[in-house]
Amino acid sequence: MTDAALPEAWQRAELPELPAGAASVDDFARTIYGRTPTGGHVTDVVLRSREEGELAHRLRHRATISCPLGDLELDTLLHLPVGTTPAPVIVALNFTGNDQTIDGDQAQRWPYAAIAAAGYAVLTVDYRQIEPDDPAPTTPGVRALFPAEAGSWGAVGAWAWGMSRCLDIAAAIDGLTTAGAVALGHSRLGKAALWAGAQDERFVLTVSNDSGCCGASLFRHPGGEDIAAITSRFPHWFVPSLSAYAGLEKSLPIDQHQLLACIAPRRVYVASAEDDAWADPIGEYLAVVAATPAFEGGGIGYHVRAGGHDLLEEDWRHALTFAQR
Ligand code: GTR
Repeated sequence: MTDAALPEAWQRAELPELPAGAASVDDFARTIYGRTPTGGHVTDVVLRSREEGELAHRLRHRATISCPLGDLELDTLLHLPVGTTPAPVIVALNFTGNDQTIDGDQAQRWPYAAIAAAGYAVLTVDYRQIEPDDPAPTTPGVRALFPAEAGSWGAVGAWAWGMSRCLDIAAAIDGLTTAGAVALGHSRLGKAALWAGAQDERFVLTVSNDSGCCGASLFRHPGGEDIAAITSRFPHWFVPSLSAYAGLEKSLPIDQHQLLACIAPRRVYVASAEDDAWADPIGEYLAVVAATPAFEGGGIGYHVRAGGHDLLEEDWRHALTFAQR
């Protein structure tokens, strides 16, 4: 989208003063997401079922990941495009279970035919199987499988870690390649995708869809969710010390355009929706503009579409077009 097509207020809004390239992954670990512990490796990937399809084959695997204090089991759902071998893989977590992406309440967010037609495989896992989305989880997630001193990572950090393990799992499956891998996520899972992309260089493209506060949106652009709101509703997502910045966004040592810049020179694509005020589409756009100097030759892309907070086929199509460039 060109600047000329954007609402005037967006063009007039001020950019943050912090230089795009001045913050590191460590800075973001310390301030927002917590430190991702090392360790945790895939020991087993077992095929559970395979259904042949016209455009994509549907494969289910059970993977075992050995962590310092026990094993984590992940059930993956893979759509493998027919006729592209090996296919590059998109890793994208889902909210309500793998089957819901096929014919349940999430199906409209997963246009599997269009993804296969673009030549991409897509591998998904229920994010709750990596780490429950709960401030006081009753079932343990991966954070319980690492010693406490390994880090104070939040749930978003755990989901990002899970995306990297999904890439390890993909590497063990025939017909796929992790070269050209994409990390993609919507909303809280868009925050996780950005953090995964910043840490794991195997992701050559990171796609954030409506990721908002602590995702692609600038803290310093007022509007939508802020630190007070996000840390009080979701205290388990980030390092506990983030809440000390509630109402003090301007004193944060970092801002989110710098997270986008941490991914450079690998590519980033940010998708916003006009009516998604809670995710602050203007703040997301301004983060992309402010991050642009860190990228070369079109390494960062953006679109804003009509409508609200959702992941639509339209969002996928724009992101896939960018990926294919
Ligand atoms: C909201 C939250 C956002 C966003 C969203 C989602 O309640 O305030 O940060 O993550 O949930 O994940 O759908």
